[in-house]
Amino acid sequence: MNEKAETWVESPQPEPVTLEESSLTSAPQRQEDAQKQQLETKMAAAPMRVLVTGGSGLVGKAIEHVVLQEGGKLEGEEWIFLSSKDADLTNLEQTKAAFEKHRPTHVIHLAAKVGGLYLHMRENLHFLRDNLKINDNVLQTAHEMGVTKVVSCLSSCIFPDKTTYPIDETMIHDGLPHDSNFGYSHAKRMIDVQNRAYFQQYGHHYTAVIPTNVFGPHDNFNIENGHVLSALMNKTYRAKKDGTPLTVCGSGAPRRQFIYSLDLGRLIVWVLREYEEISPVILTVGKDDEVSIKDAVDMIAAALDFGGEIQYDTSMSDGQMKKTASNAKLRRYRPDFTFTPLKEAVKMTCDWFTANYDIART
Ligand code: NAP
Ligand code: GFB
Repeated sequence: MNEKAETWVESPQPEPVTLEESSLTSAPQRQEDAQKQQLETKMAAAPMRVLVTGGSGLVGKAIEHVVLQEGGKLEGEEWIFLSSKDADLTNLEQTKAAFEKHRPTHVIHLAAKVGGLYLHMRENLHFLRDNLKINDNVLQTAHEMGVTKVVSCLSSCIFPDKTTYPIDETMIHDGLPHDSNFGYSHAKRMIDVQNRAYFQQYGHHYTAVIPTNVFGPHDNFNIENGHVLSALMNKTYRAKKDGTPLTVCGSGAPRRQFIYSLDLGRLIVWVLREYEEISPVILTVGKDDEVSIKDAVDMIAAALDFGGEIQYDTSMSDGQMKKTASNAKLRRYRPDFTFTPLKEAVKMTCDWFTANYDIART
């Protein structure tokens, strides 16, 4: 990664509250303050030392931003963001060495072999083997090192392909996943099985979150291996620069729920602090916020001011046509949470990409 400083594109922040307005603090606000006070007292008791595996990736960087720039870090806490350069987690010895070095009390486990549809279709075996090794090394080492809590990251593509919608957390093991990403999906499903086994045998508090398609600053914008939004942002940027048509893979009809990485980062920090279940929770926007790939293409074209021709290459796979997930469980816990509107988040990510083109993963 070259040294050029990164340019963050900030979403408009709410005006700071002035003294006299604080007297207008509503009852729910006072209750929230009280809860925060309680939390800080609990955390102050034994400040967490949080190890974030996969801390250099899309989701890891978002959590780092929330922790360092949005006051997500409480007094006395230590947060360590690992990359594969610090330790190759497919290797048990390197995994143990990293845990020995940092002695975490809590772990957010994000590290994984990750990629878009077309990389999965080419490398299902590598996705299966690498992720099985990484997950077993991290969870077993966490167990041996007496880690209090682990939050791992699954994905909505792991759910059965032939199912009823919207999908919910109880359906993880109810049938085969989509054929395009079976390697990754089975490896990720095993984390849920491992969490239940560590709880049953040792009472460990290892849980997991299930995001849908994530995007944002620091994504993998590589055109062959990246996910749909990041790959299309790069393609559109280049088509505009070169004055060539934009080629979208597939028909544009498949539908997806996209969650902005910063929103996911805020929710994962909340899960680490307050979510007590072993069973996973889906973290995503409402099912009515699902959009078609074509809708997403139009948003990116508008954000990058691309007016050129858009072609759909239907010889390329559409992958799963839909994987609509319910966020009802999340909403029971967090009826208050506000997601960044998709159009605004796409614009901010495109602005981040153009401002950081030469340091971005392309
Ligand atoms: P990403 O941007 O590709 O980052 C992957 C991270 O894992 C990087 O920090 C990478 O380190 C690290 N890593 C990869 N292989 C490793 C290895 N062998 N040893 C140690 N570290 C390794 O991925 P992401 O999108 O942030 O994904 C984070 C988590 O979210 C993953 O568990 C993924 O399955 C899950 N998820 C992602 C999406 C999505 O749409 N992106 C959706 C649902 C769930 P380097 O930087 O050194 O390569
Ligand atoms: O994000 P994506 O690669 O993966 O999106 P999935 C694929 C959808 O976008 C397909 C269309 O319908 C593609 O036809 N698409 C159009 C493109 N143009 C492009 C392009 O240039 N690049 C890409 N990549 N897609 C993944 C799972 O499924 O979802 C992963 O394979 C992970 O495991 C991720 O769970 C969240 O949404 O189909």
